[in-house]
Amino acid sequence: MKDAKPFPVLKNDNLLRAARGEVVDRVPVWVMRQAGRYLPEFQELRKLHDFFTVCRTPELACEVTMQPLRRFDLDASIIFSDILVIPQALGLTVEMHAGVGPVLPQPIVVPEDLKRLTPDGALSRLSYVGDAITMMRHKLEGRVPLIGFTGAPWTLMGYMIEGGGSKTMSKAKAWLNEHPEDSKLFLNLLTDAIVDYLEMQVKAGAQMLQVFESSAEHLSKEQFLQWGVPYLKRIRDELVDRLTKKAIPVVPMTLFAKGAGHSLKEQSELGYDVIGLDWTVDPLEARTLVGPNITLQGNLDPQDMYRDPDELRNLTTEMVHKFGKSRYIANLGHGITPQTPITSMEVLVEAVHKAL
Ligand code: 1CP
Repeated sequence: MKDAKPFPVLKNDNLLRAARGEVVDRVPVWVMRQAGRYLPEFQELRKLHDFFTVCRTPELACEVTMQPLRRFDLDASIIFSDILVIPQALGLTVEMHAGVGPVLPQPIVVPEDLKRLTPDGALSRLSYVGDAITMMRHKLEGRVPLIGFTGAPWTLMGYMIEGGGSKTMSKAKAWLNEHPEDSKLFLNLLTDAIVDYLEMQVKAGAQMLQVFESSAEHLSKEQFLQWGVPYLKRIRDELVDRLTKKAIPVVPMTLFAKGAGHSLKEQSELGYDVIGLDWTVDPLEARTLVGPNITLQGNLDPQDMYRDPDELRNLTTEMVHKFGKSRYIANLGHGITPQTPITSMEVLVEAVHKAL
């Protein structure tokens, strides 16, 4: 670790306690994409700096990470970055186009293209994320825990083959059928890079980790069990193994596999402490499927943030009542969307804290 100064003592540890199944003072709440486009101060900063410049400059990444915490009484921060920094570190160009999202102009088209990837040295090309995490731990002054994150193998493979976001992930799904052995190679290469990356984040000061399998929604249950689950399991197992061998405390881990409500039982058997739910899943059914020893996170429909405040308050309260105070982290069922009124964040956070 570059910065040898000890980190400030954590004051609000409700997130970590919820993840471990301990008693909480209040239901912790944070929001996926809580730093981002719905905040005018983020928009202002983005006018001055390119997206990846913000990610790569620890002062800027910390400023953006801090922005939602200045406005809302949140129980967690999440380091500002993107899941596509791994494809970048593996040698692919990633551009962020306004109004479009990420664009990879030279995607992986055929198995031959895998040779273009540069796993050697990838971790050192991601050191700026560790620097931002370490700086953020100091800037937070122990106010709330800091979450680190990564994209999951299948989700990253999808972006790398499609060359950006896709409504269907059809090219990536065709790979699974047409090049199953190369798909395994690809997913294993990504899994190795992800384990290195998460270990680095923990060493840098991340107090919890979330794995985003956002593109699980494009896979059938059978495909998710074949192309998602084994790699998600390997990530958790190898990370725990490595940290344990180095006597580094293991941090709680969340798996958020969007659209994989069909496999909650299977997800609960992978060793993750927390399972993130999208809004299509019923809280009570999810609890029955995962059992009592897993924490659930979610799952308000991001669209509910556009309802009038009274409705939003009622829906939030109802959701928290269904999940209960034990082993629960309140969140949306996916990222907050750009046009969300800021007042909705205030209503959501207050309603969660007052519900129980
Ligand atoms: O111009 C901009 O400012 C771009 C908007 C933006 C932001 C604010 C992008 C582009 N990424 C981010 C930050 C980001 N991305 C965070 C920050 C931390 C936070 O506050 O939560 C995180 C956790 C992510 C993760 C991410 N990026 C995911 C997984 C979560 C999810 O939403 O499913 C995915 C799929 C991406 C890819 C991505 N990056 C950006 C966009 C618009 C997208 C989605 C593109 C698409 O598939 O259509």
